Amino acid sequence: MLQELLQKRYNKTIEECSNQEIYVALLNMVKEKAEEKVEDKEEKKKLYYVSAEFLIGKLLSNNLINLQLYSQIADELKQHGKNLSEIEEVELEPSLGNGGLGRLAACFLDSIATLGLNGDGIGLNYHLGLFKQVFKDKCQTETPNPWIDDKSWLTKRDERYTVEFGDFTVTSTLYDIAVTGYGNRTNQLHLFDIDSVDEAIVKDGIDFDKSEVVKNLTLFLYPDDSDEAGRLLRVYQQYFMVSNGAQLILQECKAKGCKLTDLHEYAAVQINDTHPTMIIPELIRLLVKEGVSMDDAIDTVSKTCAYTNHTILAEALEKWPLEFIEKVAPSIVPIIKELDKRVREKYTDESVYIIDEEDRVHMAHIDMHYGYSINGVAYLHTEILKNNELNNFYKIYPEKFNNKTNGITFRRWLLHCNHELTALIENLIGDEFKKDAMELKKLLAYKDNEEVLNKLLSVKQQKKHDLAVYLKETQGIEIDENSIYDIQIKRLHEYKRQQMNAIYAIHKYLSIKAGNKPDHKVTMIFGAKAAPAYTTAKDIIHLLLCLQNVINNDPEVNEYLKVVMVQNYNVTLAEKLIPACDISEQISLASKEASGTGNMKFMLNGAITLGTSDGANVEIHDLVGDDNIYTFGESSEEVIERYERADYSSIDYYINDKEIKKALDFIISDTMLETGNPEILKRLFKELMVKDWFMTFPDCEDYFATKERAFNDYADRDAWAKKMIVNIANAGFFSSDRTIAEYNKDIWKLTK
Ligand code: 26Q
Repeated sequence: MLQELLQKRYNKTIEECSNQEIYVALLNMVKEKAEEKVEDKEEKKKLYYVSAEFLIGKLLSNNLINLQLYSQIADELKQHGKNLSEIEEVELEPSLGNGGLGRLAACFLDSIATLGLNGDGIGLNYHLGLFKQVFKDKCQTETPNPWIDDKSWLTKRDERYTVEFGDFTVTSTLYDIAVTGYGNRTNQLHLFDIDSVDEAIVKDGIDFDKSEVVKNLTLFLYPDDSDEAGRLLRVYQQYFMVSNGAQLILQECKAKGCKLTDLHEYAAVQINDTHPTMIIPELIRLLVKEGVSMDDAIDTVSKTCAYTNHTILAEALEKWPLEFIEKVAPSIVPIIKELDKRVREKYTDESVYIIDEEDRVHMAHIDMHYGYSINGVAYLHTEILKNNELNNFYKIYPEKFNNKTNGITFRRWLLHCNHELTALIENLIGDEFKKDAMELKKLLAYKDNEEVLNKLLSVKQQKKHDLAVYLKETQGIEIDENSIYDIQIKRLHEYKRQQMNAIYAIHKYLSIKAGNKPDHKVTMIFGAKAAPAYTTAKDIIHLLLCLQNVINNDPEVNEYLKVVMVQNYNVTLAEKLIPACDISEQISLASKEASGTGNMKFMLNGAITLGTSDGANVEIHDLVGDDNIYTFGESSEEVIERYERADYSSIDYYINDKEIKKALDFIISDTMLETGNPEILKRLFKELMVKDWFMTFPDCEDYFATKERAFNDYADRDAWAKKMIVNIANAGFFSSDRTIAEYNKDIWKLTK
């Protein structure tokens, strides 16, 4: 098959072609095959998943798997001395998301198509994805991260829409990326752009001239909202996305003969966090413009839009100054005011108003009043929304609240990233699990089968070896594949508490120096990007890189402990790290991590969770039972009470707890100050000692003890393998196919 393709395209054999040529030929073949699976006749109702981020990752292998062509192509390449994994290396990763929320959107698109549902994504075609992380002097620096080649997954469409901003008007261009379902239909990811974006305005690092919006509108994915000019640009991006989205939705509905007052019968719009919230006033505006009354427009749009909340951190809830919206999108301001007026007429509680006394627009409030569903992303998260964070809204609209525990696509996070484990599972229980993840439960029958357990251990060993080779080749990092791989990979944020893991590293280092030689060698692996303007997060990266230097170069210690911080953690690296992991670090401060999805990926690949009772860890615990997870730390209730009492004093822990004091003092020891930047290390030391806002110290003792227990248990290989198989067998619940089936049943109600 491939051979013929290459003959036709280049008049060359497989052997004669470069990896780049093979990649391009496969890319085009996949695009054509995917197109063939687009449904000719669409169902009446369609879901639009609107999101500022789609962290899709590389697409070649994933598409080959979904089109069920993977083994055929891999075999053919092998016969001619080539390897599909080398071809994959040619592809640039589209990093069109920051982390969990964006990756979730990508998993959801895969599941929507796999379940054969009529649903497309709507987003932005950022020319440069999330910055590339480069370490210099043990600090993070940022450089641009381009992903669009002349040959890419994008297909340019003819549709063009006009978007009117306050000061100017633009014509948009639409690009589509085909979303192939596993053995099912193809849907579309619609990404909007404008032709005038100019990559030449990027200056030093990721700095760019912010003055001309027509040149920078879709240039970058936003890593934070740190400075004023940047924040305004984010509002421009959001309005551009939703105005295009709203026009596309209305156009498609009209083409199907939809009466404008019946929009909700033709469309369901899922609003992924508050970033696309302006689609509500925009849809209302467009309907009113077409002659629908304000009452009817509000009514049908309210039955069309549904909102997902992904965060409990108050500071991450978007509140835009009305001024911003007046400048960017003056035409929706009267609509927002009207929506606010209606709220004020009904409710006296000011905390539910849309526009507050400082003239800031609370985006989530628009979603909750004028949408028909409000969901959290894990059981505990939804409970906290109902009882604490969004309680005032829960009291008004109890019927709108529902939980949809997150999930991950098993095509990417098992079939693609772990061929060896997939083959083992298939040998044991057949291949039904690929379509019905709950089939994995059948693995429980092998829980006491020594032969199977040994095979499972050797798959893990193979993946640990592969990772060691990969890190050596790509980053020059050497790790011992016979050590325990203890991995924490996720965005760097204080609430995720990489700093607590770092404090453990210091504690362990000092303990080894004091003569306590452990029985097992441990490799602590970190991967994380910090928002460029988030000082404490960057300081923690510096701490980790300094520890890496000190610990790995200390001959007394490096036989037992190694700290590794991989550079530029992204989806591609996650696909290598997760299958190799023994212990999955999920140590956020209880109540703060909405769900987490990395935790699910690790579980599916046979890593054992070491975590707090937070987010979806709680559900993992329920599924696997006490013996197959390591939980520690204060409960979410205790943490919420601590914040309410406002009496946490980190310095008291520093003074009273000898171990904490020793570890913390090490940060500003001579050894560290000689290795790193004294200013940064002192600043971080102070931050932790006098603030420790995410309360690491109260959890430290339990964390350290639980971690040691896990390391000790690891020595009993049989018992450990049993824990692994129990985790894999129970991971079926976390398939995004299950999540999407629930969204459809409870919220979208699409018929097949
Ligand atoms: C907001 C305003 C201005 C600029 C940027 C932002 C912004 C950007 C990205 C705010 C939030 C995000 C991303 C949030 C996110 O990834 N949340 C994660 O969502 C996952 C999927 O539901 C959960 O599993 C994680 O627990 C949650 O942290």
